[in-house]
Parts: sequence; structure tokens; C-alpha cells
Amino acid sequence: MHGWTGRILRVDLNRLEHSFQKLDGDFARKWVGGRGFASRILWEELEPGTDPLGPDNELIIARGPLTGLLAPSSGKLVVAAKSPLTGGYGDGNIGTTASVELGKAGYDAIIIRGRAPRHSMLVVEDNKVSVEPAEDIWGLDTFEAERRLRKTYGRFAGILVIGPAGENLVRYATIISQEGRSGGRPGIGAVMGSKNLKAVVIKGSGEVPVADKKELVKTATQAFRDIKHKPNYEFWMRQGTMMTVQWGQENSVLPAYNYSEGVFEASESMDGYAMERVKVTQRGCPNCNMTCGNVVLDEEGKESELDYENVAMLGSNIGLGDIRKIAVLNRLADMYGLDTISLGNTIGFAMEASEKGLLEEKLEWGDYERVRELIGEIARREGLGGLLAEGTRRMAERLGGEAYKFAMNVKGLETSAYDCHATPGMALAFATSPIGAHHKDAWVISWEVSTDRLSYGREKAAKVIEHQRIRGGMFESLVTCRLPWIEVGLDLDYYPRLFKAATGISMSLDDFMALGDRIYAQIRAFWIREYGSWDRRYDQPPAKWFEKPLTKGPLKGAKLDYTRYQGLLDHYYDLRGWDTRGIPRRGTLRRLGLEDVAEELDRIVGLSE
Ligand code: PTT
Ligand code: SF4
Repeated sequence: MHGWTGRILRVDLNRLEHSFQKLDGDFARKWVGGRGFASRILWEELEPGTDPLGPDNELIIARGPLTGLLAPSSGKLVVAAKSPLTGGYGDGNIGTTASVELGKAGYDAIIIRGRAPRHSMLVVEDNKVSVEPAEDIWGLDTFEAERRLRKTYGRFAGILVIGPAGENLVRYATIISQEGRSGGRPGIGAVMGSKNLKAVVIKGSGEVPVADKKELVKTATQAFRDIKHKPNYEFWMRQGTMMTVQWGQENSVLPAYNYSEGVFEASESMDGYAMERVKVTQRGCPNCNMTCGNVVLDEEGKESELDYENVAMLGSNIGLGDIRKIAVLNRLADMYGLDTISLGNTIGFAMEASEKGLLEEKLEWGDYERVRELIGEIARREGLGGLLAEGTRRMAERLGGEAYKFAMNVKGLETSAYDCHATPGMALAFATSPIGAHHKDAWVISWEVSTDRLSYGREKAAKVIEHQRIRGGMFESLVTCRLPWIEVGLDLDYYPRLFKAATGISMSLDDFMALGDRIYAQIRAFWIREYGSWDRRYDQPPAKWFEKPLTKGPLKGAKLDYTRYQGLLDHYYDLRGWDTRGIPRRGTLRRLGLEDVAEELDRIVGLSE
């Protein structure tokens, strides 16, 4: 086998045992890696109804056939499990040296089951695998825990850790690496905490075998060179994803006041230029020549790594416009191991609930001091923090009445930082994302605002699917960073060439698109089996965007149209080969090689032809 190491590590924390499993060649070709592997393994191995925070859930850490190899921005890793936030399939993508080390240690994936009898960490050094006590680092924040582990395991060890939020099972706790990379928005950090697992340390001394090293070096060198010569490379290196703040403001999509508005009066004091004024350095993932982690000095004089989502969610969305204060909140989220997107959402939701008199505590928009404290309370599940630790869907259920109308989530996962009052295509992208409202699978918004932005035409559904195939299918299975393509414009044709050089297998871009469709159908089947039934209610954007129009900015008065959105969703289902309930048709599943899935789904919901 080339590109793949050919081996999976299985760890049973109940029994403190591990085993090595051979990776089946047909399985590898059919699912490729990363999300492809995780979605199929969770389908095959989890009993329906498994408690996401119970020992029978599986935490999967998976590379793909390009991960860690000489390929642009290839230091990425998929972390997946059944989500405690949504109850469905959940995953995230984290940039970390652990991705490189996993391949070097000789594994394509680690599958962790069970619950360790005491606070532990998993240490993998090539063939040596052990579960070690972690009492001395349990309770530490992610930065301190990782620093201590580095003293023992060295500078180059790949380290994934959780913070107090993961230990306390906050439903949107993530896994953190390298003091600023975060992965697993749908609570994958809480799954790790539920297993009593504080850290995973990976060190490898081998090399992933590749089919044609000469060709790989040639193609990758050309790709790295292309990236550097792209016209927007220089500006990307200055601002990275932070350039989106200004763009969001100009296009009325910057979320403000819990997604009530798409413009924010203080956007200039939190945009990419404001960031540049306090920037001290730049960090990133391994194997990347367009590193985008902008490190600034925050209000407390400490380093904090900023991205657009973090700044919009902990800034304008909660009514705060000071970049250095926002940077403190972002650093705390990284230290506690909390997803900034869900965090900014739950705080924004609580502020709106307080404004409406639904909360006992008075929480003011932009109250930095109170939010600073509240983040710790969420991670420790203290007082009001205990409520916010549950995410907006459960918060709305507890508050009752019409609170659900301003709970900004889809399927329980909070929306990323794009206001969709006036972007039906992006609303559809959130509504049909396979993990809940994340932008990672389809970021059609920049295309949408530059075309017929208010239309609900079939071309929008087609664009969402095109993105989902490339981003959610190809990049999440190869596993490499998608930003060279989407942000600086690297030609997509590089990827089949790199894949061929790594694995020796020819797969065209169309084949990768079919892979994306297979993964989408597989993940949808997982949700349907977990929920026991399915209908289009689950594929709806948050109610606020339909009901409460924008009151400011050039698009004042805009809101989504419910009936027209249903038409757009119909186009989406039709193009995917799914029926009007959002369930893949029998013929679609057959075409994708998922006959067994068809049989099981037919028993649960009855399939359409
Ligand atoms: C990702 C999500 C994002 S997406 C952001 S900023 W973005 C937030 N970052 C957080 C953070 O930081 N700290 C924190 N405590 N919580 C955070 N939550 C949010 O998590 C990330 C980059 C970015 S920055 C993006 S778009 C791209 N995402 C990729 C992806 O999903 N797949 C892929 N193949 N390549 C990608 N490249 C880019 O990676 P999740 P990272 Mg992340 C501090 O994990 O769960 O997918 O959520 O991984 O290493 O931080 O890189 O404007
Ligand atoms: Fe990581 Fe940014 Fe490079 Fe992607 S572009 S690999 S997120 S540093």
C-alpha cells in the first residue's frame, strides 16, 4: 500500500488493551481517509442510540493519503465521533504536527473506545502504545498541559489535548493542539473527556510509503511555487482569514447582536487592519507555505491566535468591538478548549434572552468583564455557565416559549460567523451541512453576494453541492487544508495528481466528487438511524432569519422567504438524488455502492425509488 500506512490502531480504554488492524485495500479505495473512514466506521461500529458521552462511543483520529506528505498544507487531521451536541455525526479538522506523526508512527487512524478507569493519556511511539496516568495534568488548561507534555516527549511530538471544558463535558468542547489550533466543533473534546483521556501523544520515526516519490516532489514543488505567486498571496500572508471582517461588513453578512444584523458599528476596530496593528507573529500548521495563524498581543499582554470566526463570534456577535479584548476571550477559549463559534453563539443567545427578560441575570451586550468571567464558568459548568455549556438548542428548550426562534443553530450545532438574512444559498449550506451549521463544507457566500444574491434559483443548490463535494468530500478525505484552493486559488487539478503520485491510484476529479456524494449519503444515513425518522424540518436554517428583518445597513428590511427557501431545498434534494423528505433514494444509494445502507434505511424509514 502507498499513501496509506495500511494499519489502524485500536485502543480499548475499558480493558487498557490495544490491537493493530490491517487496513483493507478496498475499504481504503472506497473511502480514501479522514472523514470518509470516520463516517463509515461509525456507521458500522456504533449501535444506534449510543450515548455520545458513554464508553461505547468511538473517538476516531484519522489521516488521509496526502496527510503529512510533501503536499501543500498537508498537516491536517480529522477528529470524529457521535456528537454530544447534535446527537448525529460530528467531526472537525485540526492542523497539528500530530497529523504528520500519525503517519510516521505507521497508522492511518486511531479508534478509541471505552473509558479509562482513571485520568489518562494515550502515548503512541511507533509500535509502542501505552495508556499512562494523567492525574498531574488533569485540570490544567490546554497550553500548560501541552507545555508539560513537551518537556517529557520533546519539541516534535504530536500532541492533542483537551482543557477543563472537555473534562467537564461541555457539549462544544474541542481538541486543541499547538496553543491555538482547535478541532472538533461538535463536542469532540467532550467525547475525549468522557473517556477520561486528557491527551494523545504521537511520535513516529518511519515514513509513509509513496508510489512515485519523484513525481510527488515535482508536483508538490510546483504547487508550493504556484501558491507563492498567486496575486493575493501577499495580502493573505498579512491578514489571513481576518480579511473577512471588512468583507463581511461591506456585504452585510458580519453577524452582530446574535445575528440580528449583518453590519456592526465598530467593525473597523476589529478588522484585519486593526489586527495588523497588534500582530506580533504568524503561526500555522505543518507543511504549509501560506501560514494563516495571526498571533496578536491581547489586552493582557499575552499571545492569542486570531481567525475570522473567532473574532466575529466573540466580537460583533456579542456587541464587542475591541480587537485586544476579543483576543483575550479567544485565548481563554483556546486555553479552556471551547469552540469559539458555539461559545459566541451561546453568549449572544444569553444576551438576547436577558434583553427579552427570559434570564434572571442581566447580561449586557459587549460587557467584556462579565463575558471574561463567564467563559471560565462555562468551562467549569458553574452557575449560568452550566446552562451555556449545553449549547443553544438545549438552552432554548430550557427557557421555553419562543426562545428557539433566536437559538442560532441547525441540528444543534451553532451557525458559523455569517449572517444569512440576505443570502439564501449560504443558509442552505448551513442547513444541509453534514455536521450541523458549519461553513466548512460549503462556503458559497462569497460567490453568492457577487451574483444574484437574493435569488432562490436551482444554480444555488448546485453551487452548495459543488462545494460540499470538493470541501466536505475531497479535502476532508485526502486530508489536507482546503485554503490553498479556496483562498489563494491553487488549481484543483493538482489534487488528483498528488493522490496518484502518493497512492499509485488514478482518481479523476469526478471520482472525487462521487466520493463526496458517497460520504454525504453515508453521513445522512447515520443521522437518520440515530433520529429514528427524518424529514425536511431538520434541514432548516434558524427561524430568526425568516422572521426578523435586518434593521440596519444597505440591506435593511431583508429576510429569508420561507416558501422560496422550501423550493431551494427541493432543488437541493433533487440534485442529490434524495426524496422530498431529504432521504437518499434507493437508486442513489445503489449507484454510490451503499446497498447495505439502503437495506437498513429501508427498514427504518422506507426508501423511495
Ligand atoms: C473550525 C472552526 C474554525 S474554521 C474556526 S476559525 W476558520 C474557529 N477556530 C477556533 C479556534 O481557533 N479556537 C477555538 N477555541 N475554537 C475555534 N473554533 C472554530 O473552529 C483552522 C483553519 C481554518 S480557520 C479554516 S476556516 C479552515 N478549515 C479547514 C477545514 O475545516 N478542513 C480542511 N480540510 N482545511 C481547513 N483549513 C482551514 O483551517 P473545526 P485549525 Mg479547525 C484558534 O476545526 O472543528 O473544523 O472547526 O483547525 O487547525 O484551527 O485550522 O476562519
Ligand atoms: Fe493551516 Fe492556515 Fe496553512 Fe491551512 S493555510 S494549513 S489553516 S496555516
